[in-house]
Amino acid sequence: MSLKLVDPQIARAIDAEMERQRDNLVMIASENYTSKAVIEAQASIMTNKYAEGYPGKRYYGGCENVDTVENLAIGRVKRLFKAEFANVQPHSGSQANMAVYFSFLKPGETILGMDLAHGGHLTHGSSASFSGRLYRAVFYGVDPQTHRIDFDQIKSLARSYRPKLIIAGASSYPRVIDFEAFRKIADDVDAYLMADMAHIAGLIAAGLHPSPIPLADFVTSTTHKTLRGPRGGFILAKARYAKQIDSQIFPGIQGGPMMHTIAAKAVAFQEAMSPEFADYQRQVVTNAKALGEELVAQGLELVTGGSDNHIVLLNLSRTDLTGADAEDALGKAGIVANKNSVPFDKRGPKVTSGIRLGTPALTTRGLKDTEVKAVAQWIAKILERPYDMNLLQDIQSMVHSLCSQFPIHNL
Ligand code: DSN
Repeated sequence: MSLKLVDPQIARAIDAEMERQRDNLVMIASENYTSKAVIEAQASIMTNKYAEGYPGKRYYGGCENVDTVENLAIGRVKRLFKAEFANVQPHSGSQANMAVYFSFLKPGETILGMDLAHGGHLTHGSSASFSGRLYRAVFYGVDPQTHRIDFDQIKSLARSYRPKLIIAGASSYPRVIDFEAFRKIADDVDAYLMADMAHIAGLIAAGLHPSPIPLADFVTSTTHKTLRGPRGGFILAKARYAKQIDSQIFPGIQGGPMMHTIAAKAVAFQEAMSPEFADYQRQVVTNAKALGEELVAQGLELVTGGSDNHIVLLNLSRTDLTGADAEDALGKAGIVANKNSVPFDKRGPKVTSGIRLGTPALTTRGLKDTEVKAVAQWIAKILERPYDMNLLQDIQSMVHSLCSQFPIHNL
């Protein structure tokens, strides 16, 4: 029986979500629209299978087909990123990071990660996450003037605190991350280097951002951001770390792998090897530059003044408008983004002085720089008059009409 008949409430919520994704401009930097093929694999009967263990070494019978799937996913992601080893079972980026920490650190040992308020991630040592509760977390940040990662500070913190692990990676940093500089510092203090490339994995796959794979001991990622796969995570590493990481993912922290998701990851890795995917990533970057330039032309301030990747971070700290109110006003006009702390933010994380914008989902829809510039002008108008309901409604109709010109393939 169809979902509509079995469970009309859930079917209605899915339909409403479909409409929301179709009729709004998704500018959340960590979201994207997967292909039909990815959704087909994700929604497949692979979800019925238990497969604890790894290909050829399972704790259940009947694993011949899921072994094929997992071997394909591993082989493809290793080829895509030129990695020696891959584990594709992490259910999320958070669990990928947890598996690396649990494999190589003892509770109480020191990690050095980017401050969440400067663009880092909860799992890089925040006290709100397991990473800050189990380890002694020390944080680096950005330079107060340029808002770019401050490598002198990282070097000096590394020498003072002698971390066992240094984490390179961010969730709201609009510039290139210099993994070579991180490697030098890690070598200087004899620390492991982990790169969390979740946000920029698609750009790295397409050769548009320097790769951490030859430099870092471990590289963690999600599959659903710029990489445009299903929601999930994976770990890449030097071959010498394979055994520890595998046994930490299972049985260390996870049970049976989600084979439907691994099938969808395999599809996404294959798609990411195509020339069309590289063209898409180039457009993501072009669109972010166009977005940033037009926002600046409209008188808005950006963290670091611009963007090298898929993120544009609006700095509202010199205005009366908070990130929370800006997010709300943009949402009313059909532009979905998230409030975000900016470096040295005086407002708390529930209010913030920033808005994080991203171009991955808009670019999947087919928007090019011309349309993105129009969107930037709408954003500027909304932020100038965030409580003018007539303006918000006018812009919302223009957003709807733009969305209908750039339909999503499967919505
Ligand atoms: N929640 C993700 C993001 O939006 O960047 C990070 O995990």
